[in-house]
Amino acid sequence: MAELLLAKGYEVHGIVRRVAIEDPEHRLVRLEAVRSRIKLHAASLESYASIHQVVANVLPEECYHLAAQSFVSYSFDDEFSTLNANVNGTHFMLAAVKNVVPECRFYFAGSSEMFGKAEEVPQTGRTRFHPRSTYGISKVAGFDLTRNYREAYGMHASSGILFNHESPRRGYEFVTRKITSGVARIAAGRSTELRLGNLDAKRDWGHAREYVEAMWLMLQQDQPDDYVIATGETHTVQEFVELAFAHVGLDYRNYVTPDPDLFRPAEVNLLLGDASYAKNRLRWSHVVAFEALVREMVEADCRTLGVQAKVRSMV
Ligand code: G4F
Repeated sequence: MAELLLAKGYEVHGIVRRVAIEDPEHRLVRLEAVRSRIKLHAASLESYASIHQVVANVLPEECYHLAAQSFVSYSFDDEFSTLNANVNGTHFMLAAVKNVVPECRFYFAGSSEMFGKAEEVPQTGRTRFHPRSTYGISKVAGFDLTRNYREAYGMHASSGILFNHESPRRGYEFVTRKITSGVARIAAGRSTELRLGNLDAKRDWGHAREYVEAMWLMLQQDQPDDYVIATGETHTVQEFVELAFAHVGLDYRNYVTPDPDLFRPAEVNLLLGDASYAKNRLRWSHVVAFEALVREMVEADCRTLGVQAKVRSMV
C-alpha cells in the first residue's frame, strides 16, 4: 500500500507499535523497500489516546485502516485479544478521524472471512455474513462500525471485502507462505517435511499488489461504498501445494504430512468471490493468475535460499 501511494506522490505516514520502532531490524523487515520514504509513528490499536495523537499530528486526507490481529488460527487461541484489538482498534481509528479530520476519507479492511459458512457461491456484496471465528466476527463488527460512521456522521468511509491476497511478503504463518518457504527449504536440503492442516479448504487467492490498487480506487470515488474484491477463481490448498512442489521438480506426496493439530475448530470450507460490482464501479480487475502467483512466491523463497527453481509448465 505504501509503495503504491508513494508512486502516486503521496506523503505516507504509518502507525507501528513502540516495540517495533525500537527494534526495526527484526520487526520492520517487510517495510525495507519503503522505510526511508515513509514516516512511522508509535501508537497502539489498544489505546485511543495514542491514535488520536497521531491523527492530530498528521492530519491525514486518506486513512487506510489495515491493522488487525489478522491470523485466523490465532483467533481461536486468544479470542479476547483478537476482538479487543480488531473491534476497539477499528472504533478508535474511526472515532479519531471523525473527531479530528472528519473530511478524511477512510478505508476499512473487511475480509471474506465475514462470509464464513457462506450461504451462496460465489459471494457478493449481498451475501449474508456467517463468520466462523472471532476474527471473522471482529471484521463483521468493523464493517458495521464503518457503515454506521458513514450513515450517522456523513464520513467518506468505505469497506473492501477482500478475499485472500498474497505476495512474497506474506507472513510465514499463513498457508501460502508456509508452503512456498517450506518448498524452498526442502529444495535447499534444509528440511524434509512440511506439516499442514486441512488441504481440502478452498480459497480465492489474488495478488496483494493488485488488491491495494482496489483500496485506493475506493477512496477516489465521489461516494463511499462497500466492495467485494476477488479473482472469481477458487483452488484447494492441495492445488497450491502441488503447484509449489512441482515448480522445484518435486512430488508433494513425498514431503507433506497431515497434522490434525493444524485443523481449525470451525473451518471456512469454500470462498469464491464475485467482484463484478467493483469491476463496474471502480473499473478494477485482477490480472495475475493463480499459477503466476504460486510461481512468484516459490521463486522468491528459493532465491533467498540460493536455490534455482526448475521452471516447469504448471498446468
Ligand atoms: O492462509 P490462511 O491462514 O488464511 P485464511 O484463514 O484464509 O485468512 C486469510 O485471508 C483472509 C481473507 O479471506 C484474511 F481476512 C485473513 O486475515 C488472512 O489473511 O489459511 C487458508 C486455509 C485455511 O482453510 C486453513 O485451514 O489454509 C488452511 N490450512 C491448511 N493447513 C492452513 C494450514 N493454514 C495455515 N495458516 N497453516 C497450515 O498449516
